[in-house]
Amino acid sequence: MQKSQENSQINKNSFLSRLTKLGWSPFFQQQYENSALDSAPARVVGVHRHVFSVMQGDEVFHVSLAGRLYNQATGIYPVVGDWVLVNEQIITNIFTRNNLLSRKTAGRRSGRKAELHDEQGIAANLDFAFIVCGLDRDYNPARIERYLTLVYHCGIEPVILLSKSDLQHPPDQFVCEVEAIAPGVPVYPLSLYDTDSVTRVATMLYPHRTAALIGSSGSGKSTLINQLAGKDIRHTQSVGERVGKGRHTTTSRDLFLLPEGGMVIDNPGIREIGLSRQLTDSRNVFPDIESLAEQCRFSNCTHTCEPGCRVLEAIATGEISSRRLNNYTKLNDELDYIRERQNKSADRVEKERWQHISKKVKNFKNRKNQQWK
Ligand SMILES: Nc1nc2c(ncn2[C@@H]2O[C@H](COP(=O)(O)OP(=O)(O)OP(=O)(O)O)[C@@H](O)[C@H]2O)c(=O)[nH]1
Ligand SMILES: [Mg+2]
Ligand SMILES: [Zn+2]
Repeated sequence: MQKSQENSQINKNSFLSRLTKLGWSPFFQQQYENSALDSAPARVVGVHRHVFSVMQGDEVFHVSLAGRLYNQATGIYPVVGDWVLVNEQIITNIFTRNNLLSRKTAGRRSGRKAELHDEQGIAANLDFAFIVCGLDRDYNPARIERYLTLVYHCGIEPVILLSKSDLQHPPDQFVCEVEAIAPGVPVYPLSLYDTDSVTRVATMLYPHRTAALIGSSGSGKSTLINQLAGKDIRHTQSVGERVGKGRHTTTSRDLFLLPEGGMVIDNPGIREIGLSRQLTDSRNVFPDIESLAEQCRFSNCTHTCEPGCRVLEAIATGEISSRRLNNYTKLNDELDYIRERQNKSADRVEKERWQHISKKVKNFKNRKNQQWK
């Protein structure tokens, strides 16, 4: 090999190894080879309004987004975890994503504009989503089921971390309960005081996998980041200290490179798990009920009172719990509502919903009045 060829090979190898450390894969390499090579790939590690922090190797740069990308009606905007091309401090391209963890934003349910913009990207190109749920007041299996639905829908592998496991001796009963609602999903207890439990998480990320932490405020996401990093890089706060209006300690999304390898994205606590509009089924979260339902006598069985209902039979024999069926029904009601909204205008559905509620209230009042007569 000639000297110059040798040098360029060495450069290429060191360039690739720097990117691989950040999760670069053949999927992105292929896109890169088809692109303008005067720009360099980088991974988005922070988004602060219109300034993006990107990482290339060990260095972090602050860059802005090309105006042309702002104007794209596609709604594609870089999120933490994205791979982008940077040229002279400007993001010129966003690589096609492997996956995107996203949710419906809270509070805006009607209006045409909201329809276009109510999908919020949380993080991109993930190997795992760690659902963090504290074994304190935070513990809520129904909420875990909702997180699971969100994560599965985005095509991402979930892992459930039951944090603050030191508050329950032993936490086994909780682990079993969550395993029962999340068949096939790894469920691990986690505690700040149990180094092995933290090491297990670090091992999952080794050597260059990426995970995003999601869970309610105060569940211990930032505490885990500090444990993994081996130093306090994230501010944490006890639930009792959260006074005033800012209930969330973490307010930004950031990606951290771990000392042993692997990356983890800290997120602010999610107050409302908005399920996405494209979401269509609950098969991944309730495979047991779904497969029983296929054996019901009627294909449109609601599993409430029908004869030949295999699901009710399973409840009678204790094969599944009625609580689980209850959560399944609730989730499906919500998915029906989402699907309905897709077909009708959001305003009309909302109006009908309120008509339905006011009718219920009226009936209730009438009944109350009759009782007093
Ligand atoms: N006992 C116990 N407390 C913990 C553990 N992990 C976290 N905590 C406490 O839980 C509180 C909240 O932790 P954070 O890490 O700030 O929670 P967070 O999920 O980042 O919260 P937001 O940033 O608001 O979303 C802190 O007081 C932590 O000390 C644990 O393993 N055991
Ligand atoms: Mg936090
Ligand atoms: Zn049935």
